[in-house]
Amino acid sequence: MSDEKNKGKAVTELLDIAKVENIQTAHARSASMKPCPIGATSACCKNCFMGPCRLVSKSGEEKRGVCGATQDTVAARNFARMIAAGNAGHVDHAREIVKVFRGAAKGELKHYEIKDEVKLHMIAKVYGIDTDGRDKQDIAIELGDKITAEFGQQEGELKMIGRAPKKRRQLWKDKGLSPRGIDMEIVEMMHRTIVGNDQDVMSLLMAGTRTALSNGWGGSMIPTELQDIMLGTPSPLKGKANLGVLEEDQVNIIVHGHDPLLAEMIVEAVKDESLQAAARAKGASGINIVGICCTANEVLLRHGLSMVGSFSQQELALITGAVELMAVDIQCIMQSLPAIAKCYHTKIITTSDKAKIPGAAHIPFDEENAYEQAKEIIKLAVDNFPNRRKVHIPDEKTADLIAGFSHETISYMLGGTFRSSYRPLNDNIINGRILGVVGVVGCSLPKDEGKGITSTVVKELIANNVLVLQTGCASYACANEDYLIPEAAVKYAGSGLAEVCETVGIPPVLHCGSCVDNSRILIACAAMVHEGGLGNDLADLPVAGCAPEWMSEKAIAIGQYFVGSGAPVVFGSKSPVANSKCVNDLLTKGFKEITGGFWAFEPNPNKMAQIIIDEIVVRRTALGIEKQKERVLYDMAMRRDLKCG
Ligand code: SF4
Ligand code: MSK
Repeated sequence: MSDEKNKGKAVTELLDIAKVENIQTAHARSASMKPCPIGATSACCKNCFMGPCRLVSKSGEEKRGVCGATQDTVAARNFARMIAAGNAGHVDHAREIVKVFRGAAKGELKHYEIKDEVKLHMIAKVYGIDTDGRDKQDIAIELGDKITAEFGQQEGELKMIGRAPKKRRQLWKDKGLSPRGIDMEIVEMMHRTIVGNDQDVMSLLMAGTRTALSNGWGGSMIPTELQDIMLGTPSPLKGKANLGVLEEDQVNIIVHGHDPLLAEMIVEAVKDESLQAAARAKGASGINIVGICCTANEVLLRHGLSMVGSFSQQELALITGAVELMAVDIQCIMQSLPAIAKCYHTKIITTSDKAKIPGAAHIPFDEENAYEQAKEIIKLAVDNFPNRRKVHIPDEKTADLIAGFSHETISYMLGGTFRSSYRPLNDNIINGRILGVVGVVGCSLPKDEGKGITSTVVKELIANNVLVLQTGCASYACANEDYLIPEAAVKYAGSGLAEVCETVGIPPVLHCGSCVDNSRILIACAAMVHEGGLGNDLADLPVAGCAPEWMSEKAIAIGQYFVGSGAPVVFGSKSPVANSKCVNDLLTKGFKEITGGFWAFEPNPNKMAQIIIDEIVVRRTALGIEKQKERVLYDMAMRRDLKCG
């Protein structure tokens, strides 16, 4: 386990080097950047060129844009556009995955295959595909076709929403929230929000919710499930985190971004003995593949490869001087990487035509030759090893953490392989050992580095017997606090949660994957409802979502699909729509009446945890399970009574 005193030491050491070497980092830029107070509250509109309009009202009188748009309309439009942009990230990721899935199904791609047949059958059933007597390729081809059609679908409902409880589906239908098509909801939202179009706050927010739901129950759920079918569904395995996972005597390659397709091939290709021999010939003892951001989460969950860092640490990894090559795919990649890499020997390779960066070399991902490309990339890194100059790898890495908690795994872990079920989870929520379940997800912020915002929220939650599910960069913060190891249950969790974790052998914080894998949390919630005993709708469950250090538009899209699915969602910032009391009130209170979910914006981590715990208690009370049930210990007389005959 890492030394308590050393927490954050790696980051401090590398920031000190950056200062001495005059290298600009996000941490320094963040410290010198004064965020625009107008943009921060959604008081600005630049949706047409009569503006940009700044709707700042000092005296409290209503302020309108040149086109007549009110503060409320502008705030609602901005919020809805953030949802659409966030969706686009996940949906376009999905598009790439579906393309490769179809190629694999048709047998056209040598290196991708249908690995998880059980999941293939499960998802085929969701899409109404008859699987009897058909081989897996045949089923996968039909599934790929049906999913592809959903991108351009113009009417009806996305098939994945059929996995939600019946009551929720009916509510979505009644309120016009059932998502119709994956691309369509985004396009319609962009149309609604251009100048002179939808100016009704409620109409915008409802359409925004439908757009977000098309992500959670479509654009994100599709890549999660298809990646599992092609690359394998994660199950618990060990890994490590922090900058100390870079190896001084090895060729270090970092995979960074969100799309696991090429990273998966790099993980395969590195086993090639000729590459290992080439590394040895260059003086290295081996090749070390590690990750950053959500590509890290993908390779950690499936292969136990280490996480060097989260979003905030991507530049710092290069400042170690020990990275031969960083291969980036899509999303959350800082433009500063090539400039920093120039100060060292590091090669930055962009691999998506949708994410090019000036100064980086570009090797566009080619699914037909992905393995060969992976070898080419590894070879570039190996050849670069002798060019290393000064190296400083901080001596800081975590103990073995446990990751790989897909929703199937949670079910297996709790119920056993042969009786996999959410029953034990529900029972332990009902008997009060577990207070509730909360997804603590999202990004990491350079400005909050070292403040322990995410870890404080999580620490408070688990101490109060809340089981925490994690995705994205938040998991890195918790890995560094050793919350992802089973021993954390005894050390940090409340007695009820600790007892459950110890019995099952799981940590109190379960790492479920990348940003798109927030859909696993939706499925876990749906499974809890289907299991019974905790109400008959997602909004009845004692659950919540939380992103203490969010920054991406994707986080807003995720937050809104949780709100649309009936969950309370707490974000660690001031309200991004504070310039409109109306919109702010609708998001934080009004939606409770519509979907059962609501937003809270609160920068203080202890208060964030308290808001969540309070709402969980409200929900437990509504379910009639507010009090922890007394444990019944059977005495001999009771045992005798139980005997048959
Ligand atoms: Fe201003 Fe209206 Fe144009 Fe927005 S759409 S910039 S509020 S004129
Ligand atoms: S990578 S979206 S910084 S979680 Fe998914 Fe991390 Fe947030 Fe990117």
